[in-house]
Amino acid sequence: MKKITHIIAAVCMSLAVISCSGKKAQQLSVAVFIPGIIADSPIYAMLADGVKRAVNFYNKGKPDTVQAGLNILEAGTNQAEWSSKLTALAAEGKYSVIISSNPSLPELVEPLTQQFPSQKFILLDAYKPGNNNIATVRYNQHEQSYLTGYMAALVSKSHKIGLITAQEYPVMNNVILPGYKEGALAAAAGTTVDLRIVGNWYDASKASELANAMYKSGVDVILPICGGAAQGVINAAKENGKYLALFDNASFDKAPYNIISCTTLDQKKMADEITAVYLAGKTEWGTAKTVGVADGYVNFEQDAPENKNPVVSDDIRIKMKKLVESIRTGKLILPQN
Ligand code: RBF
Repeated sequence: MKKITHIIAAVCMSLAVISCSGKKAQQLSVAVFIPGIIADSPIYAMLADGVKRAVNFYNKGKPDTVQAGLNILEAGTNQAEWSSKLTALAAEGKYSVIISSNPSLPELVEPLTQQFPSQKFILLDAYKPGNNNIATVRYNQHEQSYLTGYMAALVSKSHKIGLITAQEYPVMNNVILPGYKEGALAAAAGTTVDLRIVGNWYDASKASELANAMYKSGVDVILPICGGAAQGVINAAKENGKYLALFDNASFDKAPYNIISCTTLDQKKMADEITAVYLAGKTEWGTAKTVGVADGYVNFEQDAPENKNPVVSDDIRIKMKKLVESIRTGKLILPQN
């Protein structure tokens, strides 16, 4: 009898180990929450691609039972629905981490960390120190917008440049717009910045109307930060023979002769790295990092590899190279507060 009890105990223990290790394997499951849609928002495409790459790398050669799961969800353009969609995702309890990106996320996620204390969140393009369920990394967008404004003002002949944003938000109002103006004024004193707001991240015809009006009023370079709506700005630049200084990713192919530069964020690399660190169990929870030019995550791309835009003079290229170098070496410090 004693022997049978021992056998039963041993079987139970081994089952417990199996189910325990089985559970542990299931615990590594990643959800990517896209606050919007991936199409035409490079910052979201880079997020999804980077996480995918890290999960695939982690899973390579591992048996199915210990592979990390991955689910990418697009929350859509109705921002009023994001909070409930995020809550539903956390409530499922299926994902060991939810990864997302944009500066509005910490506000939506903070209450969820109390409601679901074991749910972890990694937020890119966001800033929230001091919550042990959240790790954030943002890009130095003071550097990004300063570089873009500097370039736009160097190219502008009218000394009138523009910014079309989808909506107003704190990082736009307190960092990107002021940084763009600051850079423009440093390049050419007296340059003015015309700001227009689309009202959403998808309406390309509204954005096109705004851009046409701006170009007709004398603005000759526009920075569009409006997701899918940016296609309308690109079309307007082509129709008017005017210029664009792009943000986030290098999409010169969309209008090779109108795009004068792309000040990019390497969100794909960041998403890949931060996911790999998470899968290795090494995330520093509660931290909020800022990365910029010197770290290699904010880059100034002057041209498409196969096309040197003739509108950009050698003199401008030299000035931009010097500016990038002075930021990289810390000679010019552009902090993001
Ligand atoms: N950027 C996009 O490219 N596409 C979007 O759909 C998008 N949605 C956003 C929604 C909110 C509420 C906020 C605050 C920002 C959004 N952004 C979006 C902007 C993004 O976070 C970043 O500031 C810009 O891409 C410039 O780097």
